Amino acid sequence: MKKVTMVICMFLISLIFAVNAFANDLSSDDFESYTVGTFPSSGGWQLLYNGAGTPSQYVDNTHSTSGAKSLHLVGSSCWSAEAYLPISLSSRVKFETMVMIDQIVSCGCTPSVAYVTLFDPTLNTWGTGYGGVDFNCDGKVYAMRDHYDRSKDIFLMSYNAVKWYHVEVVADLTLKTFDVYIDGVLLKSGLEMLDAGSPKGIKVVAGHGSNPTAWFDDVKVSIPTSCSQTDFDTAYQAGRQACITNPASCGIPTSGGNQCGTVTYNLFTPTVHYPCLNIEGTSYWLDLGIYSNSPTLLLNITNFGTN
Ligand SMILES: [Ca+2]
Repeated sequence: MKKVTMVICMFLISLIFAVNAFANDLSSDDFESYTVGTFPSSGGWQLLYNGAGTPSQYVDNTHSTSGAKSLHLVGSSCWSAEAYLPISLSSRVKFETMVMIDQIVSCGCTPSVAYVTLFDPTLNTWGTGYGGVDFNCDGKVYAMRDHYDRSKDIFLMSYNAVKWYHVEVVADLTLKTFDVYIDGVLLKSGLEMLDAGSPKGIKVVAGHGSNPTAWFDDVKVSIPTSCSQTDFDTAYQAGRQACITNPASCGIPTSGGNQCGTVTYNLFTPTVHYPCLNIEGTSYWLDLGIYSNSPTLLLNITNFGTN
């Protein structure tokens, strides 16, 4: 049995999908370079809508996650405070920010207390967002698949006021999908961006309700340095199909060496069946089941015996 285990381990190693990636920051702002009390226009930020009033939207030094400063926005019952930064985005893009909400206020014209999103301000009357993450007046965080249709939102988690959260969206703007991480935990992957068009930058927002107030810090956009969950899933499905079509293509020997007989793959179980595996003079049969598909294809022995 020990030898069989060693053979299987070698198969597992041969089935690992290697992934190479590279890093490239597109934009990063910790708000430390601005004068407290001013809007960060000098960094390219645009105040699209002024919420509770332009004087309420400024770089603040009462809360921060880096240095001493962050961006402070205050919305209102039906008029949000929206800070937009145009960026030349790549087809695969990672958008991350720290966000803290002062209190979970009563709902306004929309349930959004604060949200972050990739954004095109020119599409539709109020612009169009892609891959948004929305902190709502019900105390929960949602992924926004459709910018204006809250019935399409996907629940992510509950949140607390006066607590910083790290929000990260990894988007594929070609496939129109996105993954959402909060505090480094992948909560949803492969979510659809349901709106037509594509973003031209990023936007952070204090939304609607009883003067919803939010701070944002360490806003960063980059080309992802690692593959997303969707990338892994797509690669796995492609690799799995290749194994079904030709087991030898993914390192499963079908003849020669210790093999005898024809290795088969049952698509429905799914199980790889070895009818005859000669190990030190003993002929075994064994079945391998797939029990994990991400990020590595892993097989375990589901059944075996001697011929
Ligand atoms: Ca800062």
